[in-house]
Amino acid sequence: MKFLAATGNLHKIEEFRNILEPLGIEFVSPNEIGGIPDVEENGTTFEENASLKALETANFAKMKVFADDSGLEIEDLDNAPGIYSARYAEDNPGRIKRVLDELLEVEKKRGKIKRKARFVCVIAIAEPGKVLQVFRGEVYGTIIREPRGVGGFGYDPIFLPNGFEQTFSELTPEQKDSISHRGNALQKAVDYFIVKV
Ligand code: ITT
Repeated sequence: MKFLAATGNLHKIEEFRNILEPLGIEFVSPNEIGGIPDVEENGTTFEENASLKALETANFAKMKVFADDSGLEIEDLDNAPGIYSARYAEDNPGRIKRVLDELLEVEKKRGKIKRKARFVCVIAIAEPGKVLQVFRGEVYGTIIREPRGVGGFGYDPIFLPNGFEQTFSELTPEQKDSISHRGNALQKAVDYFIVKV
């Protein structure tokens, strides 16, 4: 069973592979087929954007595709950065700085805040002409004050999952996969693969 991973984010492909390759599901990366077009993410939800990425890429590549739209929602920031997580600043340190600065601003105005957050991941599977399925995964935690750890990617160094003392960057990849939003969405996909594909 083979899917094209419709993402320019190599960390996502690695997490797909870690979880689904043991089940015999293979992922082709965009550069193995000479690249894929950049899909404009103009939806208003993770579901819409994941479906857009999956369908447009399946139409282009004429094969089954796996796409992921994901992000971080922070309660004290009215759920920002949300679907704009990748676009919140130019690079990862910049994105983290913006989030931490905005939380400080809110704290100055309101006093003590809870810093509650969740990561969301929506996986869409498509074939040419049709979105076949979407799966949503979530994980809850808090945003700490200073980045910690070197593993993972994106906002991992500032996300402390509930029930853990380590940030996503300090956990091993296996630990992160076992509780993460992406791991959770991929687990939901597993039954679908086993039964239908
Ligand atoms: P593609 O659209 O090419 O898949 P992308 O990185 O632009 O790659 P998204 O539009 O879905 O992907 O944006 C997701 C952003 O949310 C990502 O760049 C990170 O900043 C953040 N994010 C998502 N999952 C994350 C995770 O597991 N750990 C840390 N940050 C994550």
